[in-house]
Parts: sequence; structure tokens; C-alpha cells
Amino acid sequence: MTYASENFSLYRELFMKSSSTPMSLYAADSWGFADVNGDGMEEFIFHEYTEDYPKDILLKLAHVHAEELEIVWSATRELRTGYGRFLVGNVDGDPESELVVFSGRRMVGETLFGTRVFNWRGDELTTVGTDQLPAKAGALVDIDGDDVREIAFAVVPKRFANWEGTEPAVLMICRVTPNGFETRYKLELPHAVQSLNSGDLNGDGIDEFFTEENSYDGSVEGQIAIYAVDAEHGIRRVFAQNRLVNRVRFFRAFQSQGSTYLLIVSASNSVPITVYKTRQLSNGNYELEPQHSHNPQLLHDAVLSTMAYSQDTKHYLRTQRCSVQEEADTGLRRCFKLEWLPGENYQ
Ligand SMILES: [Ca+2]
Ligand SMILES: [Ca+2]
Ligand SMILES: [Ca+2]
Ligand SMILES: [Ca+2]
Repeated sequence: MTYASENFSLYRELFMKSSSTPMSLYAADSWGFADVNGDGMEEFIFHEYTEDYPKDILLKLAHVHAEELEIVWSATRELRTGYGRFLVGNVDGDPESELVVFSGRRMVGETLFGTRVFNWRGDELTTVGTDQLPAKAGALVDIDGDDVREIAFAVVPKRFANWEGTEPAVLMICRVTPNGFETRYKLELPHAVQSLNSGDLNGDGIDEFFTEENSYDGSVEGQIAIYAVDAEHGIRRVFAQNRLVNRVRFFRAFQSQGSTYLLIVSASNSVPITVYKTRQLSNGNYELEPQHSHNPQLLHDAVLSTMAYSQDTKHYLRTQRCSVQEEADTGLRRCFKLEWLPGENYQ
């Protein structure tokens, strides 16, 4: 198989993002690359609207060729994900990556799919774990360093007739076992979690996770918090700053020059992008140091963290909403342009 060495673009009627950042259309939060069927070739994992009505949103796997996606698997309607979100990672004993799909919310009278783990069996992705817990936000974390990821999610346990988006959440760490989800740790919060992502913030090989939080009464808004997990303390909050951001559009931990940083892209136009250095204090808590310097390597690494990366093709992927003209030309109603950028241009 050959890949275009030049940049190339695909136009697709796509929807979806991973479960970490609700407002994001950044490729790093929207698409996945992993070998999910164990054939040694990486799949491109995405969601797409069905062509026929009623419109559903289905998970698909494709192999990437130059300027073309070859669909190798498509979910049936029974496996539709609605407005769910997905993550890709190894969450069980076999070496392949699984897909973890979260349903977004729970309302009276609405079908709830819960959180599902999909594994490749035979020639199909099938549900191997399920939980009726609706998770608005989630991330994969390795809390014990065994290279199997646990699932961190923010669950809203009650049913609501109306969904405000500010319902108090319970943070949970679950492990996927042959018998389904096993809850390891829980922490009840008095406010909501809008988004959640993970990374090893102090370089010890154990993941931490971080959240964007708010409350119905507005007393908590744009709060960024960091949580550490260990057997002794369970889930422990090690940083929180209220009104740090307006509203998060994208956030991610990334490495640059041997240190860990947090990139926060806010919906606010006045201060859209901030990079923080994460620093652990002697008492185990963290502080975030805003980086004001125009360090080109740091900015470069921050931008790369917004893109998805394909190991097989050595391309970064970024997404852009099509222009009105492009949508007219392609005949697509909601068009996103996928741009593959050769990795060697970014070394
Ligand atoms: Ca494969
Ligand atoms: Ca696995
Ligand atoms: Ca683990
Ligand atoms: Ca760590």
C-alpha cells in the first residue's frame, strides 16, 4: 500500500468526537487510529451519518488509502451510538485496542445505551462489556502502570425529565473484566463535569485525569480540576481553580522537551489558547504555571497535540469544517474536511 506524500483531503459527512471534550472538533478528540481487529494494519475509527432516513450515527472502521477511505466495517443500526462518544485503547487482557462508547445523557423516556466496550470477535466488533451508567465525559487512564487502561468517567446517576447539563456528577474508575465493569473507585461531586481528559502529569507512569466543571447556580464555572488515583486514597483532587477558563473547547496534556504541559483552548475569543506547565508540589498537589514565552518548540508541540496521528501512514490528521462552496460542491449537508499532513514535515 502506498500513501500520498503530499497533503491530501477527504470530504465526508461526519459527526462525532471522542468523549473527552464536548465542543471540540479537533482531530485528536474526534477520530481514532488503532489496530482493532489484530490483522497488523491500523484502522481509522470514526462516526458517520447514515445516508438513509431516519438518520442514525454509526461507528465505522476504514483503511486509509491516498485520497480514499476503504470502509472495512460498519456498525449495524442495533449498535447505533446516537450522540454517544468513543475512545480507543486497550482496556482488557488481549493486546488489541477496544472501542469504549459512552452514551451522553439519560432522560426519562429516552433510550439509554449506557457505556459499552466493543471488541473484535471473528469478523465483527461486538459488545463485550456494558453498563447502564450514562457518562457525559470519560477518559482512559492507566492508574496502576500495567499498560491496561482503566476507564475514568463522570456519571450522572439520577434520571432527569429535563437535562440542564449541570447535574452533579460522580467520578468513577472502572476496570473492564470478563464479567463486565468493575467499579474500583468513586468520588461524588457537588457539581457537574463538562469534560474530562487524561495524561501522566508528573511523569511517574501513572495517569492522572483532569476535568472542566460547573454548577447550576453558577458558583462553579470554568473550573479546571486535576485528580490523582491510588489504592490508598482512591480518587483525590490535587488541583482546582474556579473560573480559570470561560468554556473549554479542547484540552489535552502533551509532552514537550521532557516536561508535561496542559493545553487549554477556550471558547472565549479574548484568550483562546493557554499552555500551562503542570508542577507537582511536595504535598502531592499540583499547580499550573501559565507559559507566556513564545517558545517555538512548545507551540509546535501544542499544535501537534490537537491532531490525531496515524502510526501506519505517518500522517497527522486535522479537521476543518468545509466552506459553504465546498459543501455545495460535494452535496454534503454537514461536511468536514479531513486533512492528512505528512509527519516528516513536523519533526
Ligand atoms: Ca487492523
Ligand atoms: Ca485489548
Ligand atoms: Ca491499568
Ligand atoms: Ca502520573
